[in-house]
Amino acid sequence: MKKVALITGVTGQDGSYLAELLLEKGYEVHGIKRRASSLNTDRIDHIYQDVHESNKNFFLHYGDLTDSSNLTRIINHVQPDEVYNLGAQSHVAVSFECPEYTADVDAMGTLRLLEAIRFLGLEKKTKFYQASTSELYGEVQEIPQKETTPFHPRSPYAVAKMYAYWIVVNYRESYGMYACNGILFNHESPRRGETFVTRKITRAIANIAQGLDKCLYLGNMDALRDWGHAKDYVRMQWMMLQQDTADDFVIATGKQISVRDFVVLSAKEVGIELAFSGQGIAEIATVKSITGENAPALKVGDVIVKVDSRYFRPAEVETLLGDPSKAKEKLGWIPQITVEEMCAEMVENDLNKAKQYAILKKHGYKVAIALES
Ligand code: NDP
Ligand code: GDR
Repeated sequence: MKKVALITGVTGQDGSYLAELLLEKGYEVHGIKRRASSLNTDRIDHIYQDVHESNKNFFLHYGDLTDSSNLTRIINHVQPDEVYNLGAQSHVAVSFECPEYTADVDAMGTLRLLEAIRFLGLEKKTKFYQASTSELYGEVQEIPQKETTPFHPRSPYAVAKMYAYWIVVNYRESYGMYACNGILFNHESPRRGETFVTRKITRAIANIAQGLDKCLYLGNMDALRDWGHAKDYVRMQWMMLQQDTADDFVIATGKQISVRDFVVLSAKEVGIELAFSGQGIAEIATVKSITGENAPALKVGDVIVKVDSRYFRPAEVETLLGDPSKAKEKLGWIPQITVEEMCAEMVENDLNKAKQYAILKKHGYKVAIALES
């Protein structure tokens, strides 16, 4: 019998990698996508199956985490063995702008799914994975952070995710549901949303190198993060639901670098060495040397990175470093992709795109790339 999985957030970074993984494993995969005024399925178009095909094993349903009746109807129809709740308003800075919506989707959305499973009498059949986050640690109480480290969330996003974390624990303890939290540290990929810092950097460096943009504006470059690759992390999401008993796990690499370090790594991938000068809001990065042919638009001395205070957050999470020992010991999970390899893959992807745009531009075509982020 094929296992059946339901993924919320299937159109997002993790949802797309997880759907691929589960299809490879022979699952029937159902995903919830939101209605949008333009197409929002580019990350999963390559695994899309035409509705008219027979033997289909990938299905999309319109839905929203703010709509209980919709979620209940989909779960009743799909009768999933596994639910992966990856859907969320996932941008920390945006959560300060839209705190109520973030709480509705990220906190109440999780409750709605758990209640739908219970209401339908599926609590003994359906296993539940919750996309919890290292943002729960916020103002860190211990270095590195592990499953027992106390939480101190620092944004409406993190506070909403804290409710979700505890309601999952509560449904496990109250109703014996197989429900667990993956406390995932930052993970990235070429499919990362363009406004998260790593992708913003790799995309801007590629565009600047190809003459499509002039300068990368960033906020707090001192922030330290434990960055892994999304492919490694979705493998772990699946593993967490294959155990005899539900448990919560920290998923991280155990290494951290700063936002500034990530800029340096990205620039190196296009053959640029940078020199940083100035402090705080006045900090800049200048091109120190250029090797290879990936940055034809630049010359030594060009200023390509500046700080813009609009990207500072009302409350910042300065440092995150995870201890994934429990996942290693209990599940045998070890991340396989280093931050350097991941950065190289992201830059290569963005550079290929930038080169295509540069050719179009050179031949007189108007190219519109969204640069503001
Ligand atoms: P993305 O932002 O790439 O994807 C979020 C997904 O949620 C998208 O499919 C989005 O749809 C969907 N979504 C947003 N709002 C709603 C809603 N109201 N109803 C239904 N679906 C909605 O996030 P990631 O893939 O990076 O992250 C996946 C999950 O893991 C998120 O919950 C995130 O908070 C959490 N997380 C992520 C980490 C990371 O470093 N990536 C680390 C720790 C936790 P659409 O495409 O239409 O916008
Ligand atoms: P984060 O990721 O907030 O950790 O949340 P993000 O990439 O947005 O920020 C990481 C750090 O970089 C600093 N920063 C900037 N961030 C953005 N987006 N844009 C900038 O210009 C910029 N300049 C500096 C930030 O201040 C921050 O310190 C991500 C999301 O995927 C969450 O959903 C997830 O839960 C956590 O990771 C773990």
